[in-house]
Amino acid sequence: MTMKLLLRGPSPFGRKGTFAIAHLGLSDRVDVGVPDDEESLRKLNPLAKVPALIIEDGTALFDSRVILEYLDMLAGGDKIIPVETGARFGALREAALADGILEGALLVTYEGRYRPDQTPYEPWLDFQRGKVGRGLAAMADAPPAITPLTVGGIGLACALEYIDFREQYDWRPEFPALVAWLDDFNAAHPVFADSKPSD
Ligand SMILES: N[C@@H](CCC(=O)N[C@@H](CS)C(=O)NCC(=O)O)C(=O)O
Repeated sequence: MTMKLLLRGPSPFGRKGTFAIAHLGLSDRVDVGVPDDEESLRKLNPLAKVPALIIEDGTALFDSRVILEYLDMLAGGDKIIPVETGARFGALREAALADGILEGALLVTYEGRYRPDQTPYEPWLDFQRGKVGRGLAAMADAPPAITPLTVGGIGLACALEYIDFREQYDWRPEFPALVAWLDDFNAAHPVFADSKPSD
């Protein structure tokens, strides 16, 4: 059975998976698609979030961190998650920071989406923007490696282009180091552009 990565629309967490599949040369083994409907997604993942990866025995793996770990194992291991202890926890820490930036950015999006008829609650938005801004500052001080690429760099690239896509925060004037980093990332990994988010 071919494995299937399920995601929806411009999901930035899903993009971590689609990019990793291409980067690791797993496109022949893993299809990418959308869940049939909300109910079927809830059966696969009680949290009803994407991405979810349906593996050979029909089990759905989630969340994106677990999926990237599985993809790394499929590719032979030690590819995007280093084995050596120092490098491993450095990469996992960067990945956790990138995911936290993404979570903050998503919650800013959701404040508008799930409170459509109400005034957005600015203190909550500022609270999330603070996490995004401090996370980006920490990344600008010590950006993840682009080559060899690990889960930290994948997460940061997906986070930056998601913030761009939603036009929710003009991070470029504040963090020129990240502008250069993202340019270098796209130059080194041109396949990243194939999963660029669109509505
Ligand atoms: N920690 C999760 C976050 C996944 C997530 O928030 N996915 C979003 C789309 S990018 C989602 O499904 N949101 C719907 C919801 O929160 O119910 C991961 O790393 O996969």
